[in-house]
Amino acid sequence: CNSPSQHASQRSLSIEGGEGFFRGVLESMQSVYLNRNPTAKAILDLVHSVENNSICYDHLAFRTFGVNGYGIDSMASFFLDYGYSQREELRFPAKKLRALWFSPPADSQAGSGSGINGPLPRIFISELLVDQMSPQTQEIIRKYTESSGDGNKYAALASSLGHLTWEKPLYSEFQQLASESEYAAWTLVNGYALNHVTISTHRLNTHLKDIKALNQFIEESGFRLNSEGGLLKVSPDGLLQQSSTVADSISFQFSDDIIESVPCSYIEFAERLVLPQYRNLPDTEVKEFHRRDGFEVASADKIFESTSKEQLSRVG
Ligand code: OOG
Ligand code: NI
Repeated sequence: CNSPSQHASQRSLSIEGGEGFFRGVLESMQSVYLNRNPTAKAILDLVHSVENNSICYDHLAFRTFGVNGYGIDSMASFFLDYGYSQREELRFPAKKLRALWFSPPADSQAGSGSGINGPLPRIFISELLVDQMSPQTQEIIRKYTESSGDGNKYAALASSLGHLTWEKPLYSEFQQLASESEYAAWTLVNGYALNHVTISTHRLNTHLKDIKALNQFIEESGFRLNSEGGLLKVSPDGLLQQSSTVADSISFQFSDDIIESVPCSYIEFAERLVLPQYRNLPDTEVKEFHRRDGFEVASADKIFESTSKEQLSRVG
């Protein structure tokens, strides 16, 4: 934990007068996401109706190309400017990815509304290690990022408008990327669009606060969950439990006028259990900081598969 003197030297730990603008940007990112992803919208509506319109978000996630200034930093700068702190790195050598997560400013748990207007969420941003891709794949990614001007400076703007900062690719270029990295193909056609929002299940009010009950409810309501490594992804300490839907797909018009369905975004659920040292606190006194924080690399590795062809083409 930081000492008071370290705190004083940090640029900004609070959102102060910028909070309305900051939340407005998140609201726009979410509205792009809800318009494109009928499953995420339907599930949020459903959980809202059961929970009397009170949902907290655990985190929001973005994907990036780690090249030409287009990596994690391009999206992270917006959150750092509004008081977020950089936390741990996660590495995924087999997928050629890395990720960082960011925690919200300390005074932000105050948000009294639901979703984006509730407590500010953690942020999870990953990047493709482009240098490790084949020459053909690197050439395509470099072509679109290099020719985009300074698009990387406007990551949050692009995400809130729902616009790519580069031109639409050829279908064959999408296929080349997909053959090597489904993450790369996803990022080429979705850019900085919100990859998922995550409902914080332990902050729900009904029986759905138990993630197993929520999973069952989601499946009984006719939605498909990502089955990679089992529906429930549990951290080795047992304290972080996650599940996610299979991504929606959207029809995408490539620059050569080929129209094909491509994977879009999904919704995730996370339950964070109380840390062992706080186990005796009465339920009413348990705050978010008494619970397991952070992410889990083995679980994240499986959650990435929520946009994979294998999960999208699963039947039943
Ligand atoms: C992110 C997958 C990992 C988590 O909460 O661990 C993740 C992605 O699909 O981009 O969301
Ligand atoms: Ni996530």
